Parts: sequence; structure tokens; C-alpha cells
Amino acid sequence: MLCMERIRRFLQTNSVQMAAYRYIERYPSCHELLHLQAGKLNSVVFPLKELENYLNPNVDKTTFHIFDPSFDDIKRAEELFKPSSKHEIDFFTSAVRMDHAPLLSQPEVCFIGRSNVGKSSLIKALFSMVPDIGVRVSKTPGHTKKINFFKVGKSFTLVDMPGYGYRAPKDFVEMVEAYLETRENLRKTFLLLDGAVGVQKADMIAVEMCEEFGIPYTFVVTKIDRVQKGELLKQLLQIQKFVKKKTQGCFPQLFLVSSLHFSGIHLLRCFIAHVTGNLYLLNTAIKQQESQE
Ligand SMILES: Nc1nc2c(ncn2[C@@H]2O[C@H](COP(=O)(O)OP(=O)(O)O)[C@@H](O)[C@H]2O)c(=O)[nH]1
Ligand SMILES: [Mg+2]
Repeated sequence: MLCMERIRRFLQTNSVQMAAYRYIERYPSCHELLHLQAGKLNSVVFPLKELENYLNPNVDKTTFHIFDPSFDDIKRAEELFKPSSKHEIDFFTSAVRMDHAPLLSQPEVCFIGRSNVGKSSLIKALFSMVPDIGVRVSKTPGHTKKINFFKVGKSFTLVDMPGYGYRAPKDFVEMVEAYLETRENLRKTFLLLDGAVGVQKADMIAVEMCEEFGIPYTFVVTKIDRVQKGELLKQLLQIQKFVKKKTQGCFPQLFLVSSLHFSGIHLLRCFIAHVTGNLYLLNTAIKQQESQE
């Protein structure tokens, strides 16, 4: 009797979990977005814009979306993330020390953040159209201890840096510092922050490195599906305040992502295509801003 009860409970829990899994809405490419209503499409592609509606009208929104591509730009950028025989996308190599890093001339973007912030999941989501890319999402923090290089054809290289914070490798600072300081083809560093907690003490080391070396960096706010909108807004405003008051080289616009639902992933792909010089943008604010410089 007791055993039957256990089986019944087990089946109940699992069927609930399986049903929940089945109903997770996932939009790995623009193709899946096309059948969505305009409102839903905008909330998946431009999650920050959707949140803005909840902002107090007195909040200064001028720096909210400087990078504001059209859906057409986003679709064009996506082509870069689709592999073909002429455009191979694959894990290239890894390095435990900077002197093991490959010498590559193509533009590079790198991803850094605390262990467990969602770095591997984000890279996996960006490469969702590449089967067997080999990005491991770990259940135990501190898994990525090497610098991993992924080649996107001849267009750019994406670099996954070791996570810092809890159980981070001791030589993290030396490894990352040497990379950030010396990598000449590095176009943009993406510093990931968990949407539930924002900038943490451990992030300050990474921020200070980017500031000290004068390299351009951008905050990516992860796991936005896990946080209630009100709480997320509170975190965003705090991060924005931090960017304004404490940074010089940080891009003022925040990129919000959920690697689970693919929200913000399409826009981030477009931004990567743009910063690596692989996408000429039509009619966007950033284009106007750049031409004024
Ligand atoms: N709900 C949700 N969970 C996420 C998201 N991104 C990562 N996670 C979870 O957070 C944990 C750490 O993710 P991982 O990508 O391995 O983090 P890393 O240590 O920074 O590489 C894993 O359990 C992931 O499934 C997200 O966008 N939404
Ligand atoms: Mg990882």
C-alpha cells in the first residue's frame, strides 16, 4: 500500500515536471519567432524594451537601447550563427595558460562571469543552430577551468573564459588578466551578471580589469526567466546606476537573456555580428551615434 502510494506520487511529480518541460517556449532561431504575435515577438527579441513599460516615467531611458537593430538586421545576423560547408562553426582549441592560446587574427569576443552565472548555457544558446558544438553545461560550479576558443568560420572567434568566484581556479586572475591585457583582436568582452543578484563583489575584479586595460565591455544580464519583473527591474536600475557612476569603458546598454527561452539571444547575436564588423546596420541608433564620432 505504502509502495503504491510512493509510485503514485512519483508519477504525479514526474508528469508535472514533464508537462512543465514540454510547455517551455523555446525560440532558438528567428524561424520559430515568425508565427508569434507582434507583442510576444517583441518581448522575446527585445526583453529590455518590454520591461521598460514598467519603468517610472521619470527614469532616464536615453541609454536604454542605443543598439536598436530592426528585425531584418537580426535575421541577417543570424546567418552568421548557422554553419555550412563554407562557414564552419566549431570548438577550436582550449588553453590553460595564455602562452598556449592560439594566435588568431580574426575579431574575437569573450565571455566572463562568476561560476554558475549561466555562461555555458548562454554560449550554447548562441550556438543553438550548431549541432554537437560541445559546450558543457555543468551541474557543479567551477567546471570551466580553461579558456575555450570557438571559431565561427573566418568571421570571428568566441572565447569562453573560466568562471570566477566560488571554487574558481586559483590562477583565474593571472589567466584572465593576461588574456584581457594582451589580446589584440579582442573587440568586446561580455561580462555576465545574474538577473537575480546583479553586480556582486566577485565581479569587481573583472570590472576593474576591463577598466584598467581600457577594453570595451558590456554587461549581459542572465536567467531573466527566473526573476519576477519587479525584482528584475530593481536589479537593472542598480546595474545602470553602477555603469553610470563607476565605469568608463562599459557600454551603457544592458543585454538581457534567458538561455532557457532564448529571449534576448537573437539581439545578442546581432550585437556580436555588429561589434565584430560582420554586419552593417541599416537605420539604427548606434549607426547614427558612430557616424557622429
Ligand atoms: N532558468 C534558467 N536557468 C539557467 C539559465 N542559464 C543557465 N541556467 C542554469 O544555471 C546553472 C548554471 O549554468 P551554467 O551555464 O553551467 O553556468 P556557468 O557556470 O556560468 O557556465 C545551470 O543549472 C543552468 O541550467 C537561464 O537562462 N534560465
Ligand atoms: Mg560553464
